[in-house]
Amino acid sequence: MTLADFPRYPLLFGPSPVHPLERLTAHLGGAKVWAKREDVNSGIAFGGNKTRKLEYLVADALAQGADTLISIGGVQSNHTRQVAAAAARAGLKAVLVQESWVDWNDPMYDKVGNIQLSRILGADIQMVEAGFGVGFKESWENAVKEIEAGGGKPYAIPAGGSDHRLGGLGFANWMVELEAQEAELGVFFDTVVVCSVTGSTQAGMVAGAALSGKPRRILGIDGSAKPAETRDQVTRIARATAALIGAGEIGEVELDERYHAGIYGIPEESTLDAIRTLARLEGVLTDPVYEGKSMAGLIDLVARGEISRDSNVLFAHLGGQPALNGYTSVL
Ligand code: 5PA
Repeated sequence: MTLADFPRYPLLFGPSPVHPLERLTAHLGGAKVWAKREDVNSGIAFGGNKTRKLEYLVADALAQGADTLISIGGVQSNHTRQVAAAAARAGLKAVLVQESWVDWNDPMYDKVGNIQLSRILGADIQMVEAGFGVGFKESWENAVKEIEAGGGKPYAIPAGGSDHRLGGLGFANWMVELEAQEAELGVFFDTVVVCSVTGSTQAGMVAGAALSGKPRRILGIDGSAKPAETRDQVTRIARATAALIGAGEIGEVELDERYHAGIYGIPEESTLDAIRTLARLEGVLTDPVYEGKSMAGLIDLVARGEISRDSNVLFAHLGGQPALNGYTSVL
């Protein structure tokens, strides 16, 4: 089967926009920086990287006759909010297990932002006390069993839609889409900067790049603060996705561990600086959990010359802004 043969349930507007960040580029005085915008990729509940992955998973759920999507994330998970929206759009129920992944005491943290949106979207939300991890979870397996016991047909989507047979397809196709956009624009991005946590975003890109074999650096910025696990997961999903779509061998996965601020879900000064810099130079918003960290990495790596001055860099903006409402004590 080729990538184009996998069914998709349409959730995106079409190809996501690619555009230069001219004032950020001038500010950095080095590499030319552009963005590809998953934060505006869909008309469904603010979109984001999971919406792209979910096109494949929702098509599979419908083909299997499922009536309920069930997934898991932290209290301010962007992923679970996108599952809630995709379920609504497809006429399915959504059960969301929201774990206490982040010890963050902002007033209203568990009421505003993503979790508020998921409630409006009609999801059945189960709050569970459990720490951060990208693997399979007991709380989630229990919820799957409960739906089955009630006569429902659940379709289980792991954290971030990642550790799933089809989890890498969304971003494999993103890479195919990017190559077409590059041909149209007459640019080649030698470096892509992408935030990695559960891994299938970066993994999909790596697998998609192996289809054409064009050499480029796909630089993951770890946001999990458990980089060994994330690197393993990215590598495993990239290999499995490449095999699934008939792409060639994948090289070593690159994951930078310097910008996760020591803990998942909590920003450090460089994260907050990056958020303000991008906002004030470009009017583009990023969040303190994911994109603020990958933007902090991009800015620092250009400043250090680890991304070279003649480079064309693409910032994969993966969404996540709704969580900003849960961070009023620092932003
Ligand atoms: C997330 C993930 P991956 O999990 O595919 O590596 O993507 C990382 C990422 N940017 C990057 C944003 C805005 C994200 O939301 N979010 C998770 C969530 O529960 O929202 C899966 C962790």
